[in-house]
Amino acid sequence: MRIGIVCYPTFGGSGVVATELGKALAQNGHEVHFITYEQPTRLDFFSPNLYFHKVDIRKYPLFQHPPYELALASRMVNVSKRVKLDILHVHYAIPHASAAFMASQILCSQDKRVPYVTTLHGTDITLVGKDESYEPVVTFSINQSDAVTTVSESLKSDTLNYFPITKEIDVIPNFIDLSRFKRQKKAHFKTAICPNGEKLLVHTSNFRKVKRIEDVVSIFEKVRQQIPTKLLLVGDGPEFNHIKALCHEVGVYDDVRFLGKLEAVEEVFSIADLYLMPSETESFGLAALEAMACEVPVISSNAGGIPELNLHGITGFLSEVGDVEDMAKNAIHVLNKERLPAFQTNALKRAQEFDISNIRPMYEQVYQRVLETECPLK
Ligand code: GMT
Repeated sequence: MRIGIVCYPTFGGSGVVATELGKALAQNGHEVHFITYEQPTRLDFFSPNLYFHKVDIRKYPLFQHPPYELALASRMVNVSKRVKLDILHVHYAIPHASAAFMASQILCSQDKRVPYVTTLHGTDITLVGKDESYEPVVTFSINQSDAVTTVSESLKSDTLNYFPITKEIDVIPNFIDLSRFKRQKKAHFKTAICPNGEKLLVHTSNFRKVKRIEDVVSIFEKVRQQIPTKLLLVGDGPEFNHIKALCHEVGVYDDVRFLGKLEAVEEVFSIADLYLMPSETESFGLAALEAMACEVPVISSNAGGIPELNLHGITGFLSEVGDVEDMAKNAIHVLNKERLPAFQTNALKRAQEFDISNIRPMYEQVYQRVLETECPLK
């Protein structure tokens, strides 16, 4: 198949899923065309089946806000025609689904059928999408999609609760490349961060409010009172400076390392003892899956789709959002040297269920179904 993929080309989960999926599809013989405003972060290697088409956003003095969605739709039309795309797969509803609708309409008007699949990732539904400033367009473009997928059962039910959706929704979870995400021997790195054999807690995110990094600091502070522990914070975003200040304020700063944005997160997970994900909402929790693949148990909230990944008492523990006392208590329980190895083994076993080779065919089946369905001009 010739597949066009549209996504945010950044470190965010939806962009990572889209890029890794594109790479796996290309490896499986499909021709994959990324249509994005810059080279996706993880599209960093050569494959004869992978192509990148940059969306150019022309500025004009009249435009206070350059119309990205129009530039994207135009690029989708042009690429579809030039390379004869069979299907478009857009990740994150805003504004990709509506741009895909427009592109598919333009192509229809020229007697070309290029159906589009929309994958909903989370905040496009739970935070931004349901806001009245976007809701009508999001509802319409989801309903007009030739297929819709969500990354968890929880996100599917949120989508059906928040929007009047008439379209069938397939649930296809996030996935992991186990050849990249595996525990590596990094003893020297561990010694550098934890010179006195301290335990290491890790959190990686885009430092948005929804991640509740204040809770990460609070859990760490409580665990540290009982067990010698260090904290690694990976990533950057709006909350970064506030969290640094908070670490000073509560007196834990000397035991916290801020690593900023990091491509090789698997190296950090390789020395971690626990991963913390206290998120307010989380449609799936890709970062937790990455940690689990590196044999790191997860202490998390029970928000959204996290319970579909992190199994309470088996791969880690789940608590109510904001219940830092419970999360700290659970962290101390798991860090016990008699108990930790079983949690580590279970985390890896669970992660293996989400191996890319199990999940990629689910997307291929959706594409196949869409292509086999007769579709009248919309
Ligand atoms: O977590 C983020 O803020 C990034 C966000 C995105 O859209 O890029 O991630 C969402 O999609 C990921 C991939 O499907 C999911 O694993 C994350 O759980 C989801 N984030 C939220 O729902 C907050």
